[in-house]
Amino acid sequence: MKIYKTKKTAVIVHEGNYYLTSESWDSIVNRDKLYDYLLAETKKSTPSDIAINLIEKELLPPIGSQEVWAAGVTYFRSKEARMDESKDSGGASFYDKVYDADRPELFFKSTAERVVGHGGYVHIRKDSTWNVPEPELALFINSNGNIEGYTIGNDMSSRSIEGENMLYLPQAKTYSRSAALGPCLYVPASPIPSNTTIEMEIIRNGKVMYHDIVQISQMKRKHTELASWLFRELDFPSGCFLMTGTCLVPSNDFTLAVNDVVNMTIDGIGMLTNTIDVKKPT
Ligand code: DO4
Ligand code: MG
Repeated sequence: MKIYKTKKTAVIVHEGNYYLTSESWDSIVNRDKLYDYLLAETKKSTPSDIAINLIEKELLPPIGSQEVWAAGVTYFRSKEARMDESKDSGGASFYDKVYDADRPELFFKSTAERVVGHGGYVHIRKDSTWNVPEPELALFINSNGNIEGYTIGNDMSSRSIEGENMLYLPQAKTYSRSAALGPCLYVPASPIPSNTTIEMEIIRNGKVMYHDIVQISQMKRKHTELASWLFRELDFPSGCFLMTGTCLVPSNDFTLAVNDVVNMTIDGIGMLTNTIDVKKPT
């Protein structure tokens, strides 16, 4: 079961049929047993052809008023990359420690207004020299702390700023259009399987500059573990999104360029495509 947010309404897609909905995004998604609710909605409505057009022409990121949070250093590859980029600034051992610690690295990523959807432009900072996209499985966690759905997250990151000093992490990670989500909220009947793959390709002038694929089974931590740490001392009245970390890191000589196209694919969810833009200095 998938649910797409469009300018006019949310659209449920189930078994090849499209259903229009009338409630607001937040009130549709923020509930326990979301799959059962959406299934019941499809049973009582008639499939609609207009809905297909809405998804093609008026798609928005699958987010209402939720905040976007992110987990870091949840895969061995991410730990290695951060240790390497921060070795001169003395930050390397902190990544090593957090990888093995009980408490995960969790950081605030984006407000909903700053999030880009499928087909949109994500930014690289003008004051950054080393930039990468990070393809991540993003959890939708409802206000009761239950994982009810999944989407694809692009955790755009400045490796030069992050590597210069760990205390610059918020600037490396959080800026306008540094987060993309989409194309839909995927709501399966049971939790996403561990053999689910995350794939990323980066295309420059029609040429594939990077391509790799990984299974989420390589992640060190459980999704429920990350969700419960996030909800320890924070309330999310409409739920929230939590990106679960990256395992796909291009080699150190790669940095994004304007007009690069980034395709991220996760089994069951689909593909999130973004183009790189630069925010003009003000
Ligand atoms: O600590 C830096 C951020 C790590 C991160 O974003 C990731 O592992 O995905
Ligand atoms: Mg990340």
